[in-house]
Amino acid sequence: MIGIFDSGVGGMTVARAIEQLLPDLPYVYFGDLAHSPYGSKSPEMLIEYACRNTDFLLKQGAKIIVIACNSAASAASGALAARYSLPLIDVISPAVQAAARLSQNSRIGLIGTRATVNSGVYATRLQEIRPDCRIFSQACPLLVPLVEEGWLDRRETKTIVRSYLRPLRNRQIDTLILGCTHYPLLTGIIGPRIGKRVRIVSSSGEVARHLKELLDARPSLYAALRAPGLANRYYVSDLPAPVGSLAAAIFGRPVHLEKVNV
Ligand code: DGN
Repeated sequence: MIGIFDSGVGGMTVARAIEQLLPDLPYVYFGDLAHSPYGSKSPEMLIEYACRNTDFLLKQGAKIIVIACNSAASAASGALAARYSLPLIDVISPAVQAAARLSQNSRIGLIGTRATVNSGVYATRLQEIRPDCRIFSQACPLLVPLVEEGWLDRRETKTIVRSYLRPLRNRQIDTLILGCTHYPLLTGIIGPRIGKRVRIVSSSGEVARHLKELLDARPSLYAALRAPGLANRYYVSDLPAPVGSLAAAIFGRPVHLEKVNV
């Protein structure tokens, strides 16, 4: 079983991408809505939540952990890797690799939460593989609450997205990383406002491709994750009203969300 966690519903875009690419692998999802949003939490707090979430997923039978949240990954990937011996995948490196592959003019834009942008982790990881590239970042703290409210196609959301993207439009970027797992739900709004010539990299899609590559190279891990007949499970630490309909919009079907104390 694959274990996936996020602060809330954003990581469901990762879960959705994984089930589309690896439909025979069941997963257990945990959305830490009681502590959402992660984007404004301190690194110490994010490490604590990430360890708690991982312990919960291990108890559910997870044999690999996907940190489906850029904010948690930017603060806690290192701490989790030091503490747990099972394979860990975060959303950052796969997106960085895709952007490095795609960018022709070496100018890459990044949008994400404050925690992600302030951590500088995208720039650090990009430097390791494409030192010629520059990252231009923009924190977009209002976008997660708008997504969690289900305001995916509202005029107000379009206005806010336009104003967040304006500084990046002047930077001649040719690639834009959606450095938050909530943002794929806004791709239809972001795309036209950043411009046709800019390629958009979604960390959600990239992590699913990365996971598939990893499992293709490690057939024994793939076999260990297979559990025919086992259904995907979805847990949350709180269940605010709009979450059920947002989850249904992400998966294209109703999903049963079980509230647990973690
Ligand atoms: N989805 C999370 C991320 O990728 O950073 C952000 C969620 C949040 O709590 N702000």
